[in-house]
Amino acid sequence: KKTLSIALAGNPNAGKTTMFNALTGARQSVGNYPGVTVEKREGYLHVNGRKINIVDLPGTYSLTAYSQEELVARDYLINERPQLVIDIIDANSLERNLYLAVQFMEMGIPMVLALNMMDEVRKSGKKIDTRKLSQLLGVPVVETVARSGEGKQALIEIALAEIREQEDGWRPLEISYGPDIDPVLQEMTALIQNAGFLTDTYPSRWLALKYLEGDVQIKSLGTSAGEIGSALEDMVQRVTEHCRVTLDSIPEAIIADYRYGYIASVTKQGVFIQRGHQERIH
Ligand code: GDP
Ligand code: MG
Ligand code: K
Repeated sequence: KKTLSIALAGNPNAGKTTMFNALTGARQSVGNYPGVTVEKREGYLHVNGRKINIVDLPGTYSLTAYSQEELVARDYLINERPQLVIDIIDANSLERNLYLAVQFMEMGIPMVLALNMMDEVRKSGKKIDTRKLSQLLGVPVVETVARSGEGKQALIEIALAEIREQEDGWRPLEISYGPDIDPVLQEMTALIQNAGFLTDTYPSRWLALKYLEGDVQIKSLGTSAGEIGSALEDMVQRVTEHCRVTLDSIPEAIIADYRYGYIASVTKQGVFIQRGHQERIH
């Protein structure tokens, strides 16, 4: 049986390393990602005689190309192709933490959400309807307390089940970025597909999105590829001008707004349960 590989990702301080330690115990090593000073923790565990590699990715709030951590995290997922990412979420700030989760979903990598720090959430009196959250996002959700190890067994079991379920490949989530972005995004995606520009490595709509977000790494790959790069840059320039004139904004900001809008549309549908209210409905 082939060794499976799972990456732990999430915002800084969400509890990734604590969960990593809970899962791998002493079976771990610490090094660096090639060429950068970002620390790389790797370990493994065995489940039913099967070896599972676990990597603790650097903490990030986003998957842009603005910081070394963000580049390391997304390059790792793109190049190393782990079977699944576990997004460790600080459930105390669910909505803010979901911003990164949405970006993994846009990438399409199979994912499980660990709602961590649930001890603090419970103490605060807040309640989260994890089943509803899971249904609305279409992603498995597990409650955890990394510090005590609570939920780690379920987390791994559900991750393995999700790997089996998603073995036919990545399935990028396509959210709408509104009437000013969607048409050009579609045009750029088609162009990328027809040219076969990096399509064996990246999802094409994701590449188009990165162009619209002004991603320097992806743009430089386009520049090296020649004609396709300048065609895409022209399209970005056109929509950027349009957004400036009609909305006094830039594509990157509009895309971020629509991501937050998507998250709000999910959480507004009863993901947060008021204490007291819960007793009445059960
Ligand atoms: P990372 O930056 O994502 O690697 O986060 P760490 O694993 O370093 O955890 C950040 C802090 O949160 C540490 O002080 C942990 O002990 C604490 N922590 C991690 N998981 C939990 C949890 O489930 N509950 C509580 N109360 N604290 C936690
Ligand atoms: Mg850490
Ligand atoms: K804390």
